[in-house]
Amino acid sequence: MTRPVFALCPALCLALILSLAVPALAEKASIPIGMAVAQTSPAALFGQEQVDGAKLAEARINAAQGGQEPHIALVFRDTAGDEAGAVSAFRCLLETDKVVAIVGPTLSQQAFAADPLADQAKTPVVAPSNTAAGIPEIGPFVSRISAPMSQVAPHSVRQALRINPDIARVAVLFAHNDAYCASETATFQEAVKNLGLTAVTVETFQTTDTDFTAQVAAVLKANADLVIISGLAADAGNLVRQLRHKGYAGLIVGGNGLGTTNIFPVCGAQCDGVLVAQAYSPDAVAANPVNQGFVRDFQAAYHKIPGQFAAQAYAAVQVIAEAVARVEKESGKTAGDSPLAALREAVNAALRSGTYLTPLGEIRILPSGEVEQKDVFVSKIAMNPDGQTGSFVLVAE
Ligand code: 1QQ
Repeated sequence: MTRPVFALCPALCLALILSLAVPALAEKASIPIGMAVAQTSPAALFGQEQVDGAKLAEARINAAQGGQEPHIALVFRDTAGDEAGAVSAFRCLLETDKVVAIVGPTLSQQAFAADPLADQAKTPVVAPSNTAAGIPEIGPFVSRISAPMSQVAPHSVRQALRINPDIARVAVLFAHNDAYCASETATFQEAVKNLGLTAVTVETFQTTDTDFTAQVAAVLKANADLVIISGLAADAGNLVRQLRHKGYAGLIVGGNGLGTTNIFPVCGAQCDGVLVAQAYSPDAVAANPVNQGFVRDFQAAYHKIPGQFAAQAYAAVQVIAEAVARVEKESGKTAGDSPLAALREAVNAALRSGTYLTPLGEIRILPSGEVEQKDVFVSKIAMNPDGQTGSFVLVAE
């Protein structure tokens, strides 16, 4: 299903030399798109979903093209979970792999470090999961398909109030060493205020923490009846588990970091009931044939229901492929025939003026690089009796 992944730069250099030596091969070459996500480190809880979604996009897009050009070829580079990993993955994709565009990185924290490299190289980046404020503002070659949490997160707090109108006292917790968490908690704290609720305590932790005794004690002491968590998957999952073990029984709202299906084995049965506002729902298929086909083929390929990060990675690859196709159509030239620099610029311009029907519903990328998404979904985690598997069940749109 997938194309060869060039794990080592030297192997690709050889391939490039060969393609230069044989022009006929170069003409037929696929359009290389970089996929810079976390395949190792705790951020791989998101990244594994992203790899699955991107590979499915590549297979479906190329199958739909049949014998027609252009075909796309994803080039995977592991960013791991930190800034240095993202920077080196981007550097390889830009300078060695000579990709037309990059999907990545996984975390906003990484994007602020790595995206400027692509921007300087005038190569479009499409963020598949960066939801912090300020991502498109990094530069004119940075766009995203991941709706910012400022547009998504407040929906989950409103849903919590619909479930329990008596909520008044809110505990807000966030990882203070991560850009997305810091950005999202600001949105949550504003929503708490706007809804007339009181933040009775605001607690911080680190994304690397595993022991949340102090934060859990503070929540219980404050007598909170709603807990809101902005963390990355592993830390946030452990925090949920420890809150429940120590007896917190109220509603929990999770931020985007609790929006991966890979969270289920982390917090186990204690994940049950956590509310998460998301940019995607596998249940929203009736009005969206693209999502219907995506869910069907995802299940056939991976034997599980797709989560938000898979759907967003799919959408990121899709918008680039559609932009490339539009550039070809409008120029009347095969994309592979254009000089790389011109193609990168043309694809960036096309990306930022398009409307796309994706598994996420209809999205538009504005000339600023910001995404506009029609639909937001609030889901509730429903764990299965095995305490390891579960699903995000749509509760509100
Ligand atoms: C960001 C996020 C993370 C939860 C993505 C995996 O939203 O870093 O912006």
